[in-house]
Amino acid sequence: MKRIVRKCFMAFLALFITLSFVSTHGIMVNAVEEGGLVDIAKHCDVTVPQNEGAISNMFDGNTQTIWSPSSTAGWPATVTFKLPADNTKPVEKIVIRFKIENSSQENWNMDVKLGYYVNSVTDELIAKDVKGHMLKNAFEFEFDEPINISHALVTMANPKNGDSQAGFWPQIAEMEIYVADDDQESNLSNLASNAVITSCGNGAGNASNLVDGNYSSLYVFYNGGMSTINGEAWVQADLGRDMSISSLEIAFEKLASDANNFGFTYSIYGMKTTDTDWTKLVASATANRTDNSVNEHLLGVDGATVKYSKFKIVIESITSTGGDPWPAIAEFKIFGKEEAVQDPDNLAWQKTYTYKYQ
Ligand SMILES: [Ca+2]
Ligand SMILES: [Ca+2]
Repeated sequence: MKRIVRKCFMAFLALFITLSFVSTHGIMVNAVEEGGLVDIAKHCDVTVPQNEGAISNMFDGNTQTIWSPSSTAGWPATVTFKLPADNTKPVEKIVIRFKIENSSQENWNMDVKLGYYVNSVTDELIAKDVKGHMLKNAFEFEFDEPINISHALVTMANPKNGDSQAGFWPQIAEMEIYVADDDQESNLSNLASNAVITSCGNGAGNASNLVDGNYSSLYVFYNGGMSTINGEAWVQADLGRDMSISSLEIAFEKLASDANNFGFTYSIYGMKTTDTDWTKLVASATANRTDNSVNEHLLGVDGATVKYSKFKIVIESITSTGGDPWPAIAEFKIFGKEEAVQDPDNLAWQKTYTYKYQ
């Protein structure tokens, strides 16, 4: 409830700020961030059907500058916004604005579909699909529960003036993708820094490197090549109690180019405190040390959380053109909800907090 009240206040504040801004600056919109939210759209990797040069027009705060195809008007048109890989904050709200120039265009409308991926390999999920959206109006969508999305997709089709077919081209004047301003504002935090880390290497490397938030510091968890490991090449992160987890991120070493062409195959397992067996959460995913060094894995459907107390990463294989690779992981993040300890007798949990990595 507190959050809702706060949200209402922030929405009012944002409206006030926006209106003040519009009244003094005419067509400029949202050059200032909305209260409690920050627009990360301009940091996205954008794919358009045509006219790469006009992409920046979608992020300049001006509804009279647009992205639009440069030569032919191909319908339908989809513009894809790949969110920055280092964004860990769930998306709360997306706003798309279009341009009309004068009153003769005020009945211009088109079908607008806002879709998203929860990670790079998922099918498109539909956030909002409107037939005949009026271009003079902003297209807004707010997630009920903010979620970590990897891509937003805007598909435009069927241009019309009122009810009649019209000849205008696909366009986006402004794209805004809002996430919480800071980690305190978000429902989700990286809980991994409080986990106790163990591995098959029996304390070989520096375990804190796995959860220090730094992709450059590696946890080499076994002093030797993969072929010398007897059994699984595993790393375990134990939170000490069941917590509500929405997603996991695993990062391997990142190189500009990899002369040895490492190819990792790994699985991730989870266990609740009452479980006796591991549940496979991620099955034989792949990664490398160049363009695919960081992977995020959603656990619940559509960003929902699931309860787990510990996770186990198993590196199943590392292919390499340069000998017998040593197993290493750069970073493991566990995104979930910070919750008060339910059981005051759970001394193990409090101990792990105090004595981690000693
Ligand atoms: Ca613009
Ligand atoms: Ca690290």
